[in-house]
Amino acid sequence: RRKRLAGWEETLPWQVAIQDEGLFHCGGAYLGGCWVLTAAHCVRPKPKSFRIYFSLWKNHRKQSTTDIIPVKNIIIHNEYNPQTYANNIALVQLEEMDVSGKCMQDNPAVRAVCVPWSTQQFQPNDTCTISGWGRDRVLTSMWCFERFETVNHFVIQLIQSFEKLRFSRDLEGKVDSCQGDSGGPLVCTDASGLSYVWGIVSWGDKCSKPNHPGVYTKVAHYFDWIRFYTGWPAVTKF
Ligand code: 4AZ
Repeated sequence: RRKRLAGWEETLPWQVAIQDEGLFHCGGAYLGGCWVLTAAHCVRPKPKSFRIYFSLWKNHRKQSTTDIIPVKNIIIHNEYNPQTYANNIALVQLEEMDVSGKCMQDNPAVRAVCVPWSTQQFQPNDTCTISGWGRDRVLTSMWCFERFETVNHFVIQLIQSFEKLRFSRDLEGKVDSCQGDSGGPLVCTDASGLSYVWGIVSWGDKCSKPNHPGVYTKVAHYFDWIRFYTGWPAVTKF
């Protein structure tokens, strides 16, 4: 089920692709400044082998070099459990461009997504999207991802939040994330038009299987963890 979004968020300006040793395998979300949020299972503590690709939604034939950013540091949650995927969250710190300390040039194609605070609740009617270059269904190839076709996005409704650390949705399996979407964002736009990254695509039992919903890391739970590593204050004025 694909649906067009109404406003500028249709372009998914926070969506990035993560490249490791020349291979694309995950998505991520730009938080602003020098920070990208992704899943722990998408990265390893080898910053030099990673590149972050921005503004791919423009479907460039040739990516401009200012959209490909080297990585300075990778922070994997120290309680990440690769067996259970508990605490499947990581921060990627981008390399500064120059002495200015900036990591991204001002770029209308790139926009940060907000991080929901610990006690924030999403509203049942918020419009939420999952996005990425992952497989359309379990058995199709990942050529979309590799060739940077326009990012797929699906409008979904969050229906439950069954655990403290993570949540899942859509028990019917009509809309789901899949292999290659990992690390990418589940974003909900609130009534005032602000977009928050509520989830990180984490894992699932295959894709689009009834009663086997995709599982997402619950970002709000890690608000203080994100603030600690980014050094950001609790309240950001817009
Ligand atoms: C994966 O393999 C994967 N349906 C990601 C998400 C889901 C399943 C698998 C959720 O990266």
